[in-house]
Amino acid sequence: MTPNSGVVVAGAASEAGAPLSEAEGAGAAWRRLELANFGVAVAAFAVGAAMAVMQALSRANMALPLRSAKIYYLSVTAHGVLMALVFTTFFIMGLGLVVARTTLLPGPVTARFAWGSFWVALVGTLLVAAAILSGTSSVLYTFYPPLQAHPAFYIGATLLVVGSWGWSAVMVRTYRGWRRENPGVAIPLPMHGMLAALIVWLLATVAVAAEMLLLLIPWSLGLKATVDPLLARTLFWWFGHPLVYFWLLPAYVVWYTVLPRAAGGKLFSDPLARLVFVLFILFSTPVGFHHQFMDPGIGAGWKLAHTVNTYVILFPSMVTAFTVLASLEVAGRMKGATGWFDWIPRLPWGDPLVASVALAMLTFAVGGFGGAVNAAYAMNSMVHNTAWVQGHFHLTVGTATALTFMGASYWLLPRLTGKELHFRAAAQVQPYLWFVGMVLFGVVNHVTGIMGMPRRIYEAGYFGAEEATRWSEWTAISAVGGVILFVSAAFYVAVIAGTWVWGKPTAAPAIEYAEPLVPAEGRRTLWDRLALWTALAVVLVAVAYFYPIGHLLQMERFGSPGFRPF
Ligand code: HAS
Ligand code: CU
Repeated sequence: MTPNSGVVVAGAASEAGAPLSEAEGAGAAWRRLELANFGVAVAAFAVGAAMAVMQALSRANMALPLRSAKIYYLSVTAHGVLMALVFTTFFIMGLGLVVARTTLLPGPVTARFAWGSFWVALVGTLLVAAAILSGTSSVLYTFYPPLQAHPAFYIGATLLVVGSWGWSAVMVRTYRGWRRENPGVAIPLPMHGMLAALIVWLLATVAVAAEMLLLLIPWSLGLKATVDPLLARTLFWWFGHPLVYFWLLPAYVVWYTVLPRAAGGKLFSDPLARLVFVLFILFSTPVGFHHQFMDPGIGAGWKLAHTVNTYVILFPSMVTAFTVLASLEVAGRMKGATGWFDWIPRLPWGDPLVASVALAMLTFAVGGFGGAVNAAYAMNSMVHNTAWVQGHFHLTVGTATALTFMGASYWLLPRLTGKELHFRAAAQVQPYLWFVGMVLFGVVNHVTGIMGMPRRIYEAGYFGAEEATRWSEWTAISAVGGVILFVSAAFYVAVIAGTWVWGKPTAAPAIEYAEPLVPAEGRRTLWDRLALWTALAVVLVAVAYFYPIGHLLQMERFGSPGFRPF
């Protein structure tokens, strides 16, 4: 069986003719690294979730012990960094390695380099965590200056990025080795999606590396007295928006290539999936000004240009909604459904992966709609910096991505450890709890946002201000959502830790991906010319950013000293 027959099986190396022991040895070494990445991801998630419950209660003005602004902002920073930056990045690195190993066969032994990169990323993460927990770096996960963190925060975050570049090099090297052996063959679809995520990540991280190395690190070390907040924000959002697609694309890989099979069906269309991944390579980055509509110093024409691109990038998600939903319908029909909607109850709703992804999709339908609202200048001016935005990102990264990753963990862990899922009933209930918790939390945040409640405030009661009293019945509901989310998070961590420690040994099921409904030809097509698409993407980024940044640099500079209010 070749990796391109649609179904790809873990350990296919031996079937493909490589010496068994060598292939198995390389496979086992990769698996250890995959598990190490997942371990860090889940540990970060556990700490981040513990922080979150306190915040949700705090925003509902509950009199908690030790409640103070200092603790609140420390906690929000730790939560945002651990969930949005650490859990996601390590999970994606682990998933990428799994995909590369199972679709391209274990590559040459890059073990030392791959482990070295992992350790660089981990040391960076620990530095960031120490800086935050020491109370010197409550700058939130966007680390906007002139809020100033301890240098260890910026240096640690940079190391995390450098480690991820090492991972990227391992992935690209593995791919190129495979490509040399298989010149005319289509990239296996899961790898196509992972490579798209990786390209988006590289286009994005160039900017945050520049922000760190040229602006924030020298400034935090006292080598420069002031920093330019607007330039820093512009570089941050050059990074920050494609970052959200770096989170989303690996989830899409699961939606397209794992879900249809787990649901008992087939992928509706392989070429449509490739089109989607390519569109993300092209249009993920030149859109960052939709986070800066309210910033001065950026021309209205450039804001409009980024808005147009933002509406283009809605399109591949709409195609995804269609294709993945059609794949689920195919699954239901293969189980005998004949009516309009009777395929829905025939889906295996008790399967933790299927339930997680289906609920993640449902939630993303609302989150994506909110994204379209955010992207419109006039509506953005109503919701910007309100609780709406935190509602939006809890439905997107907090559910579309995170719940998919939780479902994927339930699917992967038995396959990587050869252990049965422990506390299986908890794994079955957990996605539903997350969904209910997130509806209460995320949707209510949208409502209070429209009512004018700002995001990122510690004292949601505004010390008894009349305006704020209208929010409080709603924030009570979101606090209930927060508690349900916490229970769900605890279930997730318990299942993962329980499987790891106490899971009953079993024959590891194979890692298999969905077959397309129409068998793929397996030939390399235009959609697989990733170097070409990357080159075009670089041109688009240059067009979107070089002039506005040049313009910013020519303006009279007003730097700001650093502030540490807490
Ligand atoms: Fe966003 C702010 C625009 C998607 C994350 N976004 C944020 C922030 C984060 C974030 C973290 O234009 C806050 C940043 C901060 O801290 O300041 N966002 C968009 C747009 C999209 C979008 C246009 N965002 C995401 C994704 C994220 C994410 C994905 C993380 C993973 N976002 C914005 C804007 C702002 C913003 C502005 C700035 C706001 C401000 O003023 O500060 C699009 O990509 C969305 C496309 C999605 C769709 C939905 C497709 C639906 C699907 C599911 C279908 C399911 C069905 C039901 C039909 C078009 C694929 C299934 C049924 C079954 C039976 C299973
Ligand atoms: Cu964005």
